[in-house]
Amino acid sequence: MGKLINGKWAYRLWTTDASGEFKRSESVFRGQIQKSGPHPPQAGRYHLYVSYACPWAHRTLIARRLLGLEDVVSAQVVDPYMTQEGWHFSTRDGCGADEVNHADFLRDIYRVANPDVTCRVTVPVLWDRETRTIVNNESREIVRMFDRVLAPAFGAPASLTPAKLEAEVDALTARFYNSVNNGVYRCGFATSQAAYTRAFTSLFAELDQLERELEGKQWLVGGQLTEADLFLFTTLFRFDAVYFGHFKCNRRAIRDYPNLYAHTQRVYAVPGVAETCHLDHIIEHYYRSHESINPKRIIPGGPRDFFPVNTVQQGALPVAGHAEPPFPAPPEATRLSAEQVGEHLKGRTRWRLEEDHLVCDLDFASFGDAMAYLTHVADKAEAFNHHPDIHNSYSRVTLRLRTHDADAITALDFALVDALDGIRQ
Ligand SMILES: N[C@@H](CCC(=O)N[C@@H](CS)C(=O)NCC(=O)O)C(=O)O
Repeated sequence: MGKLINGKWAYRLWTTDASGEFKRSESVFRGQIQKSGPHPPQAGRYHLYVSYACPWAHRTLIARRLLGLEDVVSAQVVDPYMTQEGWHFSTRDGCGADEVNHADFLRDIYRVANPDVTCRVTVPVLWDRETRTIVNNESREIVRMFDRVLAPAFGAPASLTPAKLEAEVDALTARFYNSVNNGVYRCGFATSQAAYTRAFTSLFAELDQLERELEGKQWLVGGQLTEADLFLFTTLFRFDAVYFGHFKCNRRAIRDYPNLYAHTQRVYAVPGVAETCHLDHIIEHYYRSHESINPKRIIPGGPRDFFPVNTVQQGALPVAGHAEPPFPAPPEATRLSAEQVGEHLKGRTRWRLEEDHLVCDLDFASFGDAMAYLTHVADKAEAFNHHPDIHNSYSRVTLRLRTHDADAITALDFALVDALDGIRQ
């Protein structure tokens, strides 16, 4: 991992202090989108640079989605592999070239903002097209700006932190920041046994505490989805696949904590969230980019199929300020005759008879896409076995649906196929 020193790129680790403890640097760009100031709220003016791999950037992507800001703030995904040159742009697997600054590397954007800057080059980055500078590169503040400034002006009439819950949300997210969100990094990047043990102990003490606090509760604060749930989610979604092994956070996996696991599933099932989750980027990023931890860059084979597919629920969420469900409900499909549906599905989903089952394999480019698909069709899941098999290879995920009931297939409607087509595009 490198950093910019007076605008020049230097490659070295610079992550731990003398005791071997990982120290996260303070974000240096801390501007605000606000009515009076250099960055006024405007639709189409701001651009978000993110990595699908990064839990901090993931917070901003979910907030952008849930607050209805996808057409208001554009976004750009960097390549998951952070090389010795830092984050870079590519056009593979959901990434894209930098259409705004035409840069090859994220560090170039930091230099446009300040040619002499000394800082780490991190995602997320919120860019202002007008002033050609970085407004802010601190996820917590970007999420709050989306919520307080851009969503009321241009987005959904929803809040992830209603004023009455703000103090409680802030206290809780501050409480688990260093032990959980940053704690997994403190375990993984520690360079002494004592520093690792300190981080490991506080991580699992806080997870145990959160597990107790979630008993009988759906959401962490105020009976509704808030920033606190999202900030916990982006760490826990990565936990079993990456932090457990790569960062040695291995006292327990999240799937061994019933309440934390259910909470992760619940957030994942919120319409819109699954589309922001890309496990393939996550796994590649951590295992390939951290040379000091995994010098041969070998990407482990598993586990990838632990993630919630069985209890996916659809539906509206109780978010403050809403009589109506704030987040888009799954499309209501027009009911078609069994004959029409059978015709439509024929040749596209390729059902076949296997012993006494009808079986259909659906291929997806990534685990995230397969999950997104399952979320879309969750209300049809009764027609199938409730435990679809998921087979992962590095470049492809196959979802196997099985049913005993031929009528179940023809009882499906266009929503199923449309969701599939939409996701495969
Ligand atoms: N405080 C920042 C942290 C962002 C951060 O550390 N992002 C990581 C990716 S997970 C990064 O870009 N690291 C590159 C580096 O530190 O060199 C935030 O919450 O936005």
